[in-house]
Amino acid sequence: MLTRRDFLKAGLAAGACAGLAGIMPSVLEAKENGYNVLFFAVDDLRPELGCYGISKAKTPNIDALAAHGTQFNRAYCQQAVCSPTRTSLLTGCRPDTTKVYNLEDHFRRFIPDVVTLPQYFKQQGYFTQGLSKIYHPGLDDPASWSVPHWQPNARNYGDPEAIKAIDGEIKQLKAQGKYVPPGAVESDAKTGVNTKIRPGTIPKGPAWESDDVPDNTFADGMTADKAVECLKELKDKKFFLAVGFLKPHLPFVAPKKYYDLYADTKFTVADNPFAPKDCPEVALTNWGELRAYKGMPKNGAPMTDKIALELIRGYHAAASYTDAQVGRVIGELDRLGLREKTIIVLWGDHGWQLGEHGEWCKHTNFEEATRVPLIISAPNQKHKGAKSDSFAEFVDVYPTLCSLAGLPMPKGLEGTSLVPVMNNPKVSVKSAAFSQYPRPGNIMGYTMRTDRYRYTEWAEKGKAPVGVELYDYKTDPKGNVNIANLPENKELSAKLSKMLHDGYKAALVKGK
Ligand SMILES: [Ca+2]
Repeated sequence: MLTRRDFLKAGLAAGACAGLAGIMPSVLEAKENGYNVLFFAVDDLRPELGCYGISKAKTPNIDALAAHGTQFNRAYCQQAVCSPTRTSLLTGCRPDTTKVYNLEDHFRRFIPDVVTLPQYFKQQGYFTQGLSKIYHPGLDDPASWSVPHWQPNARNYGDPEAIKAIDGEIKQLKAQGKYVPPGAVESDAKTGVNTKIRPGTIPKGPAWESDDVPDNTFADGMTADKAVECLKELKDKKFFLAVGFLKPHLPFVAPKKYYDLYADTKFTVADNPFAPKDCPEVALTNWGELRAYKGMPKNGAPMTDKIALELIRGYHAAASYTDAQVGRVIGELDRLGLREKTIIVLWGDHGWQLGEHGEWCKHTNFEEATRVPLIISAPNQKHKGAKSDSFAEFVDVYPTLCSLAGLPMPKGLEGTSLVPVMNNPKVSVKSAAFSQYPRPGNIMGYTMRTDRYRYTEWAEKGKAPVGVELYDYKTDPKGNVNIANLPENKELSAKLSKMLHDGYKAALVKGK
């Protein structure tokens, strides 16, 4: 945790920088010319990237983007699952404001008049377009876009046998009257927008596949093709182009050449494949999302090292596949001479557990599920290639893009512009990052990452916590021991509990 002295020092520096931000040439220029925004949303990508120090990862295009912008080493999503995190980032509001905690509810049910990030840019004269997964599938927000959202039409697998098996299972379920397709449950009478959807029962295939097929066999290759086409069309417009990539979300299906990149790589399994010592049960999941795939351990059976290694390889191959698509789109931006007129942001919608704590997938409040890659590159920015350890939250993306584009700051945003950090990577705009995750029985787990600790409370509203966690990364870098309930930590836990309850506003560095 920051000492009071560090805190004051950071605050003073932040204040000085914030004062200068208003006369930064980039901001002034943006006001006159209007920078474009190229916005990459990557599904289930944790910071398993070369630029984040993962030497086995082969992600040269995202690494090159980081070398051209600011990489946030301590960025956190607000809830580690698709729709809630995307909704939070795209509205600039935290889950307790959007009320979107699941994959079924559209935020317009609860905050009908909220102006989303792309919608705000549209109101400010931008041409806004969304490709593939930006909002959660089935929960698009037409008000965000200048033209209807574009969706690639692709199968999840390249192997005809895998497709045949899934189609056969669907046919069987239909014959038994058990097939429930994904679809709308409620929609807005005026706009026709889905306000509630059901996920449906789509049978799953294998968890990974490496067929020798072209990139655009699958959705992400098609999306990169479409993005290249869009850039050509939009080059003379002021645009906000949102490009969503589905990998490395399960299943880890990528063309063989991306698997081949790792043919000689020696992967290892996580060295902490167990729940943290003294961890409350409520913090854990049974990683049901992964178990639904063919060949995965069923009914609570433990993961084997053999499968774990295949999954880790598959995750990397799928991430390399997406990295190549990011490279194709940025390559076109460069070819069109638009790089110096375009702000680029890339984020993975939440973290992903690759066996740490005995967990797979997301759906927890652990560090591995909440920590995310976030890279922002702006024309004329200072410190290109800086890697900042200052805290960043996904709710900060909206105000940061407004600030970089020179747009007036809308009211009601629950994040803070990260431009002071881009101007000086040592400056912090906040002393902690906040995330949350719900559990059955109206329980919400609130978690807070400080410089040294992660502190989490699981409780029903207004009731005493049913589980408390405290990890000290100074003495326990992998968060393997929950020390919340040790008698000697009573005072520390009470202090962190107060900080958690005081919330994000109290954690802002004053003078920002
Ligand atoms: Ca996701």
